[in-house]
Amino acid sequence: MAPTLRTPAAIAACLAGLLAATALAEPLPAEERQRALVHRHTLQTAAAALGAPAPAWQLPPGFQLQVFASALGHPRMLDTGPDGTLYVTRRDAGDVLALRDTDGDGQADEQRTVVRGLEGVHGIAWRDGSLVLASSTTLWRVPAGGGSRERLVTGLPDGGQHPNRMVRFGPDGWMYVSIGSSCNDCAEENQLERGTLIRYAPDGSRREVVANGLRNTIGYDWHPATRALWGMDHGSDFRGDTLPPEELNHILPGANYGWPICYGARHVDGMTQAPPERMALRPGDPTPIGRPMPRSEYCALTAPATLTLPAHSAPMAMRFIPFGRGWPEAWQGDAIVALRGSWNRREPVGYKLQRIRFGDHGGPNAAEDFLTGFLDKASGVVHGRPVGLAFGPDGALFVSDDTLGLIYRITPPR
Ligand SMILES: [Ca+2]
Ligand SMILES: [Ca+2]
Repeated sequence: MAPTLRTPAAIAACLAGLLAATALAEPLPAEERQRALVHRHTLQTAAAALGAPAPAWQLPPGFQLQVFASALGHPRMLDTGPDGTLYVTRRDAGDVLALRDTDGDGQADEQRTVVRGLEGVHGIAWRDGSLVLASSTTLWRVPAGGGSRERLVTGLPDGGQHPNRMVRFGPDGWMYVSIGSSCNDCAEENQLERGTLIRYAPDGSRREVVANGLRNTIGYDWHPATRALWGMDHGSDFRGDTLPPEELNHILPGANYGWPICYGARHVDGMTQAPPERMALRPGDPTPIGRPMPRSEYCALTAPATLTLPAHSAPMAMRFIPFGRGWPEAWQGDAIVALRGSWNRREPVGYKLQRIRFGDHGGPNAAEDFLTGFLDKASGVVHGRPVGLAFGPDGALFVSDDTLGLIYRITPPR
């Protein structure tokens, strides 16, 4: 069953919308009811414009969801400044928006365009009053308040199957840039940079290849306590509905995470066309192995995934829940991942946010649903697709939906 975004009449489903999301057992107080009506109206308006029903959200008890901003087209990646301004990249429009909630009602009431005419802009990171932006081949820096932009890094590998670059600042102050593969499954010509995570000094002056064997790691973040780097990698397509899984990797400098030859716990991909002799084993050394090697031997030299999610879930942004910003103690240090959802699987998967529980050992224990409702499994109707994530200074979690053109704001129980 392929998911579809189709014309519905489901008014009842619309009206179920936000009240379901709040999961409140008590009737809402008058003020809350009014707010919920406003939000339902926004959702219905946005959904109706696309001929779709409004989502019927489900969140754990006590969590609340609002529409922070609507009619945004295709918002993608997010970051916040310390004053709470939310910055949004719109790859298809080639611009970056700044959204502010000046009266504290949880909905944006100011919008300005920070950058225009930046083709393919995708990754975004706020740093010291500036935004670093990643388009396919270039890292840019622009004042967050607006102004002329400068090139920090040029000459990243362009195009191919995965042109959406990501940029994040690590706790070491370096810019970490993920460069997806050019293909679904191949031995890349550019073994130095393709399928890697690369880092640069803050001024773009240096380059180090951190890890390779990563097909497309869009979501990555550092655990707030251990400062360890974790990332979600997309497995190859066209291997059926269940293989290979999406991966959560503990990304360590110098490690190879296996793509395209291995997946998960060092399993050989039985359908890969890539010969080990044409692969470079270690990040930063582009020299191919150059001699025949059984694929099982190659995989034994790579790093296994720590946790896997169902094939084709399509993990996008991943963020750790920060300490000290109002989330329940048991949630702090866990991760939230946006699963945009499958496109080449009979039974669709993903279309939700999941919480990845991290244990005292500093690693993940399990993934469980956090926000659902983007997909009606019974009908196959898609109500939206989550992509970007960012936490505000007050602990609110912003989520972009590049299908309904919305940004949601989720707040924990107070
Ligand atoms: Ca407002
Ligand atoms: Ca892997």
